[in-house]
Amino acid sequence: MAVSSAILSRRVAGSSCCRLWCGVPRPLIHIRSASAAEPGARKSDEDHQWEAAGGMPFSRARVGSFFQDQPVLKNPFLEDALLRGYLKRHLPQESSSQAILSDLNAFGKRVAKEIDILGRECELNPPRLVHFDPWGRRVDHIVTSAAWKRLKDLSAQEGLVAIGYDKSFREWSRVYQMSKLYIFSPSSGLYTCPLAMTDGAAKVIQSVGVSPPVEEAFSRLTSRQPERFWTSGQWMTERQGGSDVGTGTETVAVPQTDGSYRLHGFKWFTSATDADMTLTLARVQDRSGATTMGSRGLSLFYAEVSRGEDGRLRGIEVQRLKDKLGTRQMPTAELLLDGLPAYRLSEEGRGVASIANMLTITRIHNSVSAAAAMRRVLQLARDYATRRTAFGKLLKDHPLHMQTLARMEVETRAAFLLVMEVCRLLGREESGLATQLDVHLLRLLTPVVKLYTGKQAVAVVSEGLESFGGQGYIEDTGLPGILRDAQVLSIWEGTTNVLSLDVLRCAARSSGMVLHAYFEHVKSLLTGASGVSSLAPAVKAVAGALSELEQFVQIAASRSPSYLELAARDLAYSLARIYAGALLIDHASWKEATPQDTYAALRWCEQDLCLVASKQMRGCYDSSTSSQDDSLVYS
Ligand code: UCC
Repeated sequence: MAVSSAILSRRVAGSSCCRLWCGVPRPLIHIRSASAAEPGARKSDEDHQWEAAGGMPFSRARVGSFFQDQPVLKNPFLEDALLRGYLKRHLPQESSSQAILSDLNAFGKRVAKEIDILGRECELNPPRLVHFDPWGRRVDHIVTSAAWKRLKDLSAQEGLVAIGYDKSFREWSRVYQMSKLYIFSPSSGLYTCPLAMTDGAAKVIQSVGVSPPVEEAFSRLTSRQPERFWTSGQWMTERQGGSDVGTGTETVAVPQTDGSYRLHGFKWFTSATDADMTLTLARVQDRSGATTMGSRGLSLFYAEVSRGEDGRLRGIEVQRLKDKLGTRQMPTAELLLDGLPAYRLSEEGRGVASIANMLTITRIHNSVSAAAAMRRVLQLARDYATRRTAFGKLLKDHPLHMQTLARMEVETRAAFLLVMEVCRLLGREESGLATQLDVHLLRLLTPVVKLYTGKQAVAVVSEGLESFGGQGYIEDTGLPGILRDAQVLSIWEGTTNVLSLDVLRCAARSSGMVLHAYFEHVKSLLTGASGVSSLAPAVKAVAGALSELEQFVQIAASRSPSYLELAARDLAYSLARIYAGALLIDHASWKEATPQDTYAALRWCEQDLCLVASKQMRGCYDSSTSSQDDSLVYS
């Protein structure tokens, strides 16, 4: 044994045959492990076989002793300098802020040590649907893993919804809640999805009034007690699709003599279908059975998911579970509503406007998850770069590799600051502190941030996987799942294009006030940083882009709707990039900012911040474009 080790050691020390094997000098990847060669150790059968094979590495008896160290998840709160810096800067200097920071630290530790394993278990044991019991009775049981159930209890205990409604943190409740969700999300086994809808339902109930029949539901949705905690669904998507809700909703609500309703319809895409209740849309039938078509015919309903004495779901049949690209951890089902008992929460015909509160919340959750996915892949990639050697040195010592990670870091910082800005505004609105400007900004930024971070997440996570080489493509590393799950972020809760059009609509409906608020706020952020010379190139870039954007808006106001529609996506991206630039600058102008904060702001502002102006100059939205696009696509 000792002899064989010596032979191997010489072979590596000489390194000539290493060169033969690989073309470049290699680290000690083919050496048998030191522990196996300890003097005096008894030879195993494997050792005998190995010697009989002439001590060749990769003989039948030996596969070599090198194993790549895997990336290690550390406390995501402690690992995130920007998150900690942001909270230090913005939270007031008082004891409740200290309590927030220590809770986030303790939770981060729990995520790394306990919760991440549960999330992984949810991926490995996806939900399944049992239609019938062994005796043939229809039961429609969605069987979920123990880990999924545990995550529900844990979500209640940790207050992942409750914190948002806890008045003791005043305007900072939402920043605190979303910071916690940001730490939780990539390890949550997608439990963030039911939490998003639960939060959205609580918000809707709050907006329509916390009174019977939804008083009890509100207290359960916002409970910290696992045995009381409920989750909610959000059943909006029907067979005709989930974007054009006004046209696609076929579900009818039949009035009952006691003032309640029975719902009949087919919900095509219901996420986290093991929920305890749901909010959904339907058309109220009049006495003749007629309904009003379009959005104006939709009302908002509350329904509990319960079972009758026969064990069957009341008024619901689960047709099947969806077979999805990602988010496989959670059940997504097609539901036939066949007389589901329900209560109307909105005025008749005000369904879309009433559920919009839920959409605001779920879109913010979506953005939190997007920023969190980027941060997680980056956290793992940078850890891996300290363990993985290629071409004779660690990945972290390869400048090109570090440039790639640094670019991901800039994207992630921008996404994080955009997300936190929306959370800050939401907190101000809910605590009654919001100015009219804040309210306008929140309305505009919610779709902008959701659509932009959703796209960024897919790009950054994909790049992140590549930074692990082939291992990033191997299922049981857990890495591909991050990409699969990121892909949904730009789809559900409004696709990129639907949200881009929402931006146009809210600008038009507010007579441009949302854009006015935007311009005012970006200018005030830039003014705050005007004295910091190191940031001057970034300030100049954002100020220039902002003025281009103002010119675009002025010109566009007189253009046709089709011109605006073609510009909608680029406009939304420009709004996101300029705003993120201003936030990065603002953060870097803080007196405790680091040189890295400045560097990130400068790097971000090197890109085309106002692409809608650049493309307008190239005629990209002119009337001939649409027909040329058509012929290009179908040629
Ligand atoms: O359900 C889904 C998956 C659930 C999973 C959730 C997980 C989240 C997890 C995240 C973390 C992991 S996916 C399906 C979701 N569906 C959507 O998001 C719908 C997408 N489509 C839209 O957003 C459309 O823009 C519609 C449906 C809102 C368009 O409908 P309408 O009827 O054409 O809407 P209008 O006419 O524009 O607006 C009707 C009213 C207006 O109010 P009034 O009547 O007072 O003027 C609008 O101002 O609704 C108001 N409104 C809004 N208010 C419309 N959109 C908004 C909004 N975003 N914010 C505030």
